Amino acid sequence: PGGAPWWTRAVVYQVYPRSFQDTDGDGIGDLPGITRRLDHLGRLGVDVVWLSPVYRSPQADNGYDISDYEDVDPLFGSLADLDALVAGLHERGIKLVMDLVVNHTSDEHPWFRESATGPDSPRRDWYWWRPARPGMEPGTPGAEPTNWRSFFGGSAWAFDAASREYYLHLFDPRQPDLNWENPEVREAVYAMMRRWLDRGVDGFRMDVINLISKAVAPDGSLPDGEVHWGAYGDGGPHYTDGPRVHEYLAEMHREVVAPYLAQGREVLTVGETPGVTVEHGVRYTDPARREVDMVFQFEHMGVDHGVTRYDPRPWRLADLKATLGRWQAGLAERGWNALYWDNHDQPRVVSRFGDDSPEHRVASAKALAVLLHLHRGTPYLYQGEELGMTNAHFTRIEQYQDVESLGYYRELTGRTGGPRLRTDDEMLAVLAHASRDHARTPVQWDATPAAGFTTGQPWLEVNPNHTEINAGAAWADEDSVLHLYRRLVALRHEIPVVALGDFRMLLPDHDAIYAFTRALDAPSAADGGETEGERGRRRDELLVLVNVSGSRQDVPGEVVSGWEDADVLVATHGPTDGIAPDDAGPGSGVGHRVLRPWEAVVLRRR
Ligand code: TEU
Repeated sequence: PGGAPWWTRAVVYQVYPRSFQDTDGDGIGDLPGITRRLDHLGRLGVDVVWLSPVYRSPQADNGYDISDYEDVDPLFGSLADLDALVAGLHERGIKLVMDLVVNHTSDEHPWFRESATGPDSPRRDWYWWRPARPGMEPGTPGAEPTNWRSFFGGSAWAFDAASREYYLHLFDPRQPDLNWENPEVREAVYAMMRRWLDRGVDGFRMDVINLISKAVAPDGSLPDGEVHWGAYGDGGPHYTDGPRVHEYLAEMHREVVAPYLAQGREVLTVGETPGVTVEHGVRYTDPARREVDMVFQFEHMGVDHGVTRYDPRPWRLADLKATLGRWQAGLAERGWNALYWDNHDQPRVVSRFGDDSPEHRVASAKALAVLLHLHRGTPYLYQGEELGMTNAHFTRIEQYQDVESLGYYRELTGRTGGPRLRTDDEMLAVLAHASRDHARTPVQWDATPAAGFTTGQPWLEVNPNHTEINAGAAWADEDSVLHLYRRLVALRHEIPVVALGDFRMLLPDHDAIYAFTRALDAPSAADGGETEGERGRRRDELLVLVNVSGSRQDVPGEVVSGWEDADVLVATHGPTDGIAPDDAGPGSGVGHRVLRPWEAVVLRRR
């Protein structure tokens, strides 16, 4: 364990600045607001903050459409405010990781403005410009260069009437894709990254970084083909993990990150890689390849929907185990997982895989926290997840603001010229389950009218349940979800087997119990006296038992036999007698364990 990198023992907290804490009354969170809340992060014990974009942006996609990578948008404050935040975090031993969004810029970025002046612009090939499909009238339906679709609905090509050419945007038309084939683009990105590292930033979360290499044919053309994310099993040409992506990431590591590591700086790089496969996940995170430290994979985010999240389906625990288990096994020898449930793009996990009813919300939030944080990898904790915050309960389309949610609402209800595939009510039900806005309601700090988030009109409605679900109440309640997260963070810091132990899934087909072990041969504490042989290697083992259901579950005997004398490391349902059964009383020797609804237990034996 001594040799393991620091981030194997770290927990990262994601701040979505727009919804974290407002201090100037405009109803939008800002940088001074984060600085004001640093004690909350300090008490949680997190090691790193990942800050979603605060750069200059027209806010077409809440800051993931950047018009100046090296200035702070006045919405959030100034560069001085950012320097103050970095200083405040570093004082508390917390690192700051910035969001690096370089698959695309905003259409208001000077680079794109220049590129769009015409085919002769020196920056024309900084982006993907293509003529209409051969034989088709430019600007007419079906004349787009390929049939690629945007992640936000509609075609991935926008028509420019002035040049009668199209430009590529895998996301919103206001987010034109940069052309990474062009070394000038890569150099400009690397120079910007170095300037942020020189400013004291400690690394990057790299937005959709596995999309930057497009599937260009040898003759430079872009192929047709129904395009989804690879992980959804289409097999066809898709955007993810393109032909040169590993070359680019190795170059970025060599050109930007390696020199700082050589100076002794601790720089964290995490790739957001939608649709990534385990095979590519190993290639991205194998330390010997020097690409990135870890990646966010998306397979487990797909167990409850079809190709897109707007096609929700019932989910099975066995599927969740199969995918999380596949990633644990796939990266066991080489590579490293970023573990998450929530982020600013996902609905709240307690409403999605837990049960956000008053009876089970706290217990299920705790159960899911234990489940995730005891896996092997670096856990990411999204703002409000530590409070057990739930999805919003919007009932009208006007309450939603997410560009992706609104894009699919309009497209699937036939408002963009295509067929009407869903009624308005059907789409409202889909959004109630899947919209990204659920993660973006303001953090609930206290029970006052706007939950202590703002003194003004919040940009997105505060969840009315903030009167019961808020940080003030949680800190005052030893049994809160928040205090459990604080203990889980401490466990990862203190007990090597939590961060580094080998993972073994149990009960793969059980549809309510999620069970696994972690094991590490830790060198026994040499207390002098012992001979070399006696010192030997001592095995430190955990058994994690989580009831992912609202009903009592019997843990099969073979799972718990041999753990009768184990210590109880975590027990979400208060004091527990370890393995002895609920009914036979302690010491009865009958080795089975009943798990109460949403109960999680972690046993340790050495
Ligand atoms: O996310 C890309 C991404 O995978 C999701 O937005 C995806 O479109 C959605 O979860 C599937 O329904 C990154 C950012 O995290 C996201 O906020 C941005 O909107 C997107 O890239 C474009 O920058």
